[in-house]
Amino acid sequence: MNQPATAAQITKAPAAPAYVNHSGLKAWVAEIASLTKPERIQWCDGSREENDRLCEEMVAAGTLIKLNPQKRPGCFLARSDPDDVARMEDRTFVCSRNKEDAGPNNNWVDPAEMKATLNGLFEGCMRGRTLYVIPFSMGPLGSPIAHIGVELTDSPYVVVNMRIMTRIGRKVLDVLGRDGYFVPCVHSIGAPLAKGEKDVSWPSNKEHKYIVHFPETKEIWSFGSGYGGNALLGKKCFALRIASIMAREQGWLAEHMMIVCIETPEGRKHYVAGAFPSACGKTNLAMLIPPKVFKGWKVTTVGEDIAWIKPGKDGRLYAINPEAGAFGVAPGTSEKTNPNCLAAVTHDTIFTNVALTPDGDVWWEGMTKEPPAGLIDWKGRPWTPDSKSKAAHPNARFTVHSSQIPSVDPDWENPAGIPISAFLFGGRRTTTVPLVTEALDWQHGVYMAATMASETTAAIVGKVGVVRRDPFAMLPFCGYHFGDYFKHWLKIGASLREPPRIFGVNWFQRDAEGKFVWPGFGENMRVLKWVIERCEGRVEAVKTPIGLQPRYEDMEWQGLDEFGPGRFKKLMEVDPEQWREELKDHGKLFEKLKARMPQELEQQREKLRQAL
Ligand code: TSX
Ligand code: MN
Repeated sequence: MNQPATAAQITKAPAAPAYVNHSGLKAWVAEIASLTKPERIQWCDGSREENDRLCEEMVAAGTLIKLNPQKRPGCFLARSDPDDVARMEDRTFVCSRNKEDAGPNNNWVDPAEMKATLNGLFEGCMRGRTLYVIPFSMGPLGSPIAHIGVELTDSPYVVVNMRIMTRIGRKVLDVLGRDGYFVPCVHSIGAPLAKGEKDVSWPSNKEHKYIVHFPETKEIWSFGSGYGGNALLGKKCFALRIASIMAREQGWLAEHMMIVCIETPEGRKHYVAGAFPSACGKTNLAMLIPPKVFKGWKVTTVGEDIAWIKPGKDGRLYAINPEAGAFGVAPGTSEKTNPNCLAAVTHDTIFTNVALTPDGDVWWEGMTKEPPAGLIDWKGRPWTPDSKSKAAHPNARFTVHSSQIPSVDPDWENPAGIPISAFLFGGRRTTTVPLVTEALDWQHGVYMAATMASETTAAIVGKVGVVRRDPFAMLPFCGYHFGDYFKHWLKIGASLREPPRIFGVNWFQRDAEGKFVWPGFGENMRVLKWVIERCEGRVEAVKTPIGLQPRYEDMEWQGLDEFGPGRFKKLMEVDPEQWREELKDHGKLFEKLKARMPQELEQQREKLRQAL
């Protein structure tokens, strides 16, 4: 599949549109077409007309349901196959030449062996279907931090989602020119159609699923699934796994981070990037609305999932959001938890696996206290509150363009990126980890991020309430050995003249009764304000064995009357007994990564042990 197509194959393939000038791209499309044997090839121009035509076709095929244009103008509902509802980490592979380079944090198969497997699977896999060519840019077109990919897919659902999530079409080819570099991404749902065979509404391959990355050749191959991160290859596959590899080679960072701008009443802007594992409310934080007492403070959204970050000439870090939209979890999104998000999805949104109301609107668990009557669940069956299953799938999603988020930052598409003042690293921890802790320096911050963890929730398969280490929230997304990744972070920090400050946060401590101690959501602004004031050098901090903490009197407490110094103290508590256990667990992680662990982090652990 990597050998060049023969001239006969190329001449047999239908000509690309006249505006396609990139001969390497044309040859590659012809090569993949000769392997996958689609009925036709469609070069996506990214236009509104093309999008509307595809949506119409999908409505006719039963893949999409048009929602009530009075209630949700421009919105559609997709119901996936019940066996194709989430990313598949056990079917995700990093196929580097050396197994060690992929690290214990990735599944590895020898690249030649994997290519042979994929060749077999992709042979004729698009029969009876259309091969769509999607040129896409991750990041604002032409930004020095942006990169281009081309996804070949047989899924029209992928096309209309990629049009929201990235910048696609003709304008991307203009930037690519005759010989520009692009990351080749091949995707098939793996469900060829025989002549006259009737299609299903969500075709996929029940037997074989592969999400494969080749680090040395920077290729992505995905087979068998049409869902989210398995199929929208610009997101987790490119912008995180492959980009993390490119970033190490080229001296930048590709991170699983939201980015917010916090503006003080005096008009000073600070950009904060934050990495959180799933089920920690990263999207909610990115769209936070400050409580009333924060008069004059503004919070705006640059990104809610991924950040590409480059050192600037001035020795600061500059970040872009490589995406153009959000593919977010719907359940739990409400007027209380995230009003900005709810407002964003009122129009021109694709919903996947949510429930349908009788009047053609959508609903999911946590949207309102009471579910509306007469719901149809995500599998298309009538649903009542007595039903045993949920109306919406717990991993149901919305796909929405960033411009529709009311809090979107005016610089969210600034090609130069925005300067980062602080990094946040947070997990979901019932005990042990205080509300906020500032790292003593960059190396200590990298240690905090490398050892971060989150308790599993019902949204993650496996045992609930188990602490899972998730370094930098990158466990499923780092395309190479975590030890090398930590080294890269240490190296970047050492090269900066003005490194961002690093903070660990935890919104999720519980008391003896199991109640959350911290109110979270908008009230997190109280922590963000302290973070900003630390960055501006306006407040002192208290030294503890695990890092720096706020003094009670330096945080804003107006409007949170229940929070006296006593409760604050509980939230900030560092229990040496719990932390000695915590350190043992850090040791287990380091042991697994031993072959490539930087000694600086081993030293940090020893320092911490002594401080305790
Ligand atoms: O997103 C959350 N954030 C970040 C918001 C900016 N969630 C939801 C997590 C699931 C995705 C939170 N849940 C947060 C939080 O800060 N905190 C909590 C825990 C919590 C839940 C409910 C209440 C308080 C805390 N209070 C009441 O229900 C009244
Ligand atoms: Mn994510």
